[in-house]
Amino acid sequence: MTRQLDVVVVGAGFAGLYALHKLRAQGLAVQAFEAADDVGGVWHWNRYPGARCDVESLQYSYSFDDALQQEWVWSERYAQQGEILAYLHHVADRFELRPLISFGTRVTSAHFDAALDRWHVTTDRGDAVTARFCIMASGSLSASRLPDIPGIETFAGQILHTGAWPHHGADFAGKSVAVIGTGSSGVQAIPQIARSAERLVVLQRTPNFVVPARNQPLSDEKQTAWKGAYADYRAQARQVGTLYDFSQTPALSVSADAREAEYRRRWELGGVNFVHAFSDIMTDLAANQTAADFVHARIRELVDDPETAEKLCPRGYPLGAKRICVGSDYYETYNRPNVSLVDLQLDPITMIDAHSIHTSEAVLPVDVIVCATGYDALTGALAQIDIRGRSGAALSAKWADGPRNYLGLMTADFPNMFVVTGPGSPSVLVNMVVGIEQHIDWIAGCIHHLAQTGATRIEPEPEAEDAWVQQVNDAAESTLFVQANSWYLGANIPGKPRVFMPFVGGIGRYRAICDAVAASGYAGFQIANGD
Ligand code: FAD
Ligand code: N01
Repeated sequence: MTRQLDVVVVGAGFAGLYALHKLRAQGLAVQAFEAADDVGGVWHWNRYPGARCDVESLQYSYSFDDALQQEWVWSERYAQQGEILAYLHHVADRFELRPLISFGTRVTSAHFDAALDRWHVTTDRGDAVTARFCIMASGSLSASRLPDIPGIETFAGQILHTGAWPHHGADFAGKSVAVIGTGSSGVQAIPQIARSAERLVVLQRTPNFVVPARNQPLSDEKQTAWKGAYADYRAQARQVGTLYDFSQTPALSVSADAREAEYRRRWELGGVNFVHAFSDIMTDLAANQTAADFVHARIRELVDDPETAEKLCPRGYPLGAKRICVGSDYYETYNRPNVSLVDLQLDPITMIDAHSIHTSEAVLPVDVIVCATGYDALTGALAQIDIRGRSGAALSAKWADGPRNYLGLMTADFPNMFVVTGPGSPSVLVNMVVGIEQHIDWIAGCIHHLAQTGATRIEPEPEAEDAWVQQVNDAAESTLFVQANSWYLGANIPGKPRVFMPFVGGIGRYRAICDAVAASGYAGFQIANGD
């Protein structure tokens, strides 16, 4: 018999786990499906060497339970993948969430039955459930992508993707390894692979700005101090995402020496905090160029070979408009005798055969190809599910020209379906755990409101949706984010519509908008009782 639920959750990463905990506490019958064989989401899949967070561990963690945040001990400023995964396993066990999750089960379809106001959800293992609400906690960076390179399927060696790394690890000793891709994943993996491989060739299409992480063990003093003030820090994070040192000073309002000193100070401290050195780095091209020039100078300082250094210098797009990368020994790695760099803008890949990567200039024999080639971000996991709304139309058809939704949370014609930290919300632009908690809390409040009022259906009004899409676009246009070919814009996926997907207005402003909508009785939504 088809199982009847109140809520079905797709995914058991940070978002799915918190959704299960929160909604079960509201007395709801809730179940999750997870394609992986355990919890963790990206931290389950991304086991590549060097994988770690770049929001500090003390901040990249749940705030919903004080005992949890007091008792969990982080060992490093930026925790490694294994430690974050252990944390999520601990959360699943501590809050007894595993019995609510079907592992190794991929949701294949979700169809809304307008007569019953219920979602019918099916999986690749033959499950069929119905639920009043469907929560897509399927991840913004979970649909990994291998590159479309002619002949890649004929390669006789090992092909790995950073986002689907083998659980038993990979042994590079004595091997010739190629890494394709120099985004955050490549930047973390390259120095580690260089240490164990016999030879490493990095195939770089677009150089990225890489700031040093300055990772270090977390001292007891710092951890104790943070935990003592957690309530205050978490309250601040709800407004800003991550507690960076946000400057209010425009870059060109100070002398060149003062600017240099401030960049230098932040470079030495390490981390994404560098981007917040001046207030206008993401809105004024001239200000941005001062930060870019500083990083170019560091690259030339750190890389011995001037030709390699020039290839590594990002040009033609503003710093930060592609996700800034945080690395450890990244530029220094190019000084190693076993590492070489191919600039694909000068010398593109033409094909792959059984044993080699061919570029227009050379044939590179390799044993292993590591694809750090990224994701079909924000919409990719949703596109893999056959989602059909009230009218029977497919979500992929509705979003063919780019995602359309209201508050990033719901989309018209798809009642009672919530998307967590997807397009139209601050999403990947902020500390995502903060964004996830905000979304799940709002969704839980919304479901509670419907239960209290006896309503069975909620969906956005088309006009509210149009206005929100406009607001998201306008916010992006006022920044430099739109001036790069980034995955934020879908530019990494051939044929994907070029739309800047996240909301750049900040988590504090976004939270206030969402809270005001809820407080007004869900203005912009149609609420109905289908009984
Ligand atoms: P995910 O963790 O992606 O989990 C989604 C889950 O849904 C996956 O387990 C997937 O298997 C499952 N799923 C998808 N589709 C289906 C389906 N059809 N059926 C069943 N299951 C499905 N963010 C930060 O804020 N700070 C960081 O430092 C940071 N570091 C990162 C490092 C890496 C290597 C990566 C890849 C991302 C990083 N992120 C970071 C972003 C990260 O995506 C979020 O922080 C967060 O982990 C997302 O959690 P989630 O639960 O929303 O999604
Ligand atoms: O993916 P990416 P990622 N031929 O899309 C190149 C988070 N994250 O997995 O820029 C050759 O950024 C592509 O080149 P180009 C974080 O949000 C965080 O690295 O498209 N090259 C690019 O260099 C991050 O932003 C951490 O020209 C090809 C690279 O592959 C997001 O996840 C760590 C190619 C892909 O970079 C995604 O990061 C890891 C082709 N056909 C991830 N196709 C932290 O540290 C693609 N490329 C927190």
